[in-house]
Amino acid sequence: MDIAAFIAPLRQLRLNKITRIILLLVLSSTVLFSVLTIAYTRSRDSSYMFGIPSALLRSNTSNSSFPPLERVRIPTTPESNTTTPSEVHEDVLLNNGTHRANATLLMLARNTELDAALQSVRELEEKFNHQFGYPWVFLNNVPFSKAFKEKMTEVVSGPVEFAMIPPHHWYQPDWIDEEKATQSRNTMVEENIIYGASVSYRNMCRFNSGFFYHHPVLQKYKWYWRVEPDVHFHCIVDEDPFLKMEENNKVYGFTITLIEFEKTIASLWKTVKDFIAENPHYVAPNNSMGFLSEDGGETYNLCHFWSNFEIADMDFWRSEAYSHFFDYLDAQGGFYYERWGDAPVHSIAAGLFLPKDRIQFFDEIGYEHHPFTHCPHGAGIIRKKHCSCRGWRSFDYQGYSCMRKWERIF
Ligand SMILES: Nc1nc2c(ncn2[C@@H]2O[C@H](COP(=O)(O)OP(=O)(O)OP(=O)(O)O)[C@@H](O)[C@H]2O)c(=O)[nH]1
Ligand SMILES: [Mg+2]
Repeated sequence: MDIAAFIAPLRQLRLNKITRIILLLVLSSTVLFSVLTIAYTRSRDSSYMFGIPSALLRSNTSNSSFPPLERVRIPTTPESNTTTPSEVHEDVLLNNGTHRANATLLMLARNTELDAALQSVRELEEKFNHQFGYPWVFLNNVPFSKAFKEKMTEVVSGPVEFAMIPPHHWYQPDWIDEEKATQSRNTMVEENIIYGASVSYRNMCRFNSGFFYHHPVLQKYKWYWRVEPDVHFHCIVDEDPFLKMEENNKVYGFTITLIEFEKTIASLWKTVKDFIAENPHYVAPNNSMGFLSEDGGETYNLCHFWSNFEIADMDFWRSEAYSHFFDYLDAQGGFYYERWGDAPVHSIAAGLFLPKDRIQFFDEIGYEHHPFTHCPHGAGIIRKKHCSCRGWRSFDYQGYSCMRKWERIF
């Protein structure tokens, strides 16, 4: 600014020197105040410095089904888009003290997987649970080793239980025709189908499909977050996903969706169609058939939610519809005569027996189970949640992902 031009009009006035100085001071402070006000207003908009109006950024990255942060957590101002780690900590402690969901973190694991299990648990504790203190439940088909229990107890922040699975929930039932099952496994081996030879893998898939939520140690819980050994959590989870599910009337939450190996579920869809023909009343209005099928349900497009990550309500699995559905599938023997996975079984049930808006895609949870990673959509949320993953690594729009099919039904 040209000072001479600024004070020239003052010289014209016939004022004494002191009055002129006072007037000059008043005018300069007014100008300075205006400049500071504009700068402050701009700095409140966290994304402005990246040249993107925050309203646009929010509409790109926010999860439309969930209310904004401030409705779920303690009251926050729009400036909380630029949360610093210390603010996150304070926020969570307050929230933690007020309300927690009836939920547990759940891992099925083998003793031999101790290191991989510790790795997953440490990461989830660091990114989420050390601030929330949810309990852990570890399940195994054999007793957990002393080392497993001791090491795990050291890394969890909340209460922990180690439990054995009742044998009749795990092992292949007597009524399965073993000759037929062996023949099917041999064929899968010849066809190079992953886990084609494994009976224990089939036990695990059947257990996860129809039994885990009946385990005595899980009866006291409604919600679970399924965690596997050797997975990664890439972003801070500073909003309680269980409470978000609860408050938004959700039942099933996922992060990755993809195509199943067709040969492992050759007769699954036919069985589903038979079940539905006999029990049409279980099918929800506004279901996700458009995600599961390209032809209105005639054939299955193999899309499913990847169930190694699940945040869900066990009361859905305990419901009449799902219990009836699982028993019907189980009676066909497809868990052993083929290699039906808990992922398509859970996904088809959630997709058909729930309205689609009760299924939650957790975009903001960066998650990796080799070989696929989900990284949140949009640079804004990756920064806000301090994610260690890169957006371009996200599986969501790659070849075998079903994300576009999920999005098309909304
Ligand atoms: N206790 C126990 N847990 C098992 C057994 N088989 C698998 N699991 C667990 O079941 C879950 C799924 O098994 P994974 O071997 O990871 O199967 P997957 O995710 O389809 O395949 P990967 O690509 O190998 O991870 C993991 O939590 C395993 O620890 C078993 O025989 N006993
Ligand atoms: Mg796995």
